[in-house]
Amino acid sequence: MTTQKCDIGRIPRIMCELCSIFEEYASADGDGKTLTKAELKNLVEKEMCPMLKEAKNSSRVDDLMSAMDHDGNAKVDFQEFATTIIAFTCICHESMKE
Ligand SMILES: [Ca+2]
Repeated sequence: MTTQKCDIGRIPRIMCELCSIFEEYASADGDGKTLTKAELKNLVEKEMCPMLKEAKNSSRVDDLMSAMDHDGNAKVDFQEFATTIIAFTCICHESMKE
């Protein structure tokens, strides 16, 4: 008997991957619900290669943190993270048209 592969589709797979990446980095301090600035820096350095050089500049991490932290509580929750990733995706989509 062969095992049939269940393909959930590319977009749900990407959604699951985003959840998994967020939880992995947010859990570094034991609180998997929010990213601290240090956790965000680690995530950007390891998972967003084109932004690596910018992330090493701490003022760039501050800028990114400010852009993502909509409620200003110095932590990035999943909604703030996902909103930013969608915004980056839209920018990426626009640049592909050029
Ligand atoms: Ca926040």
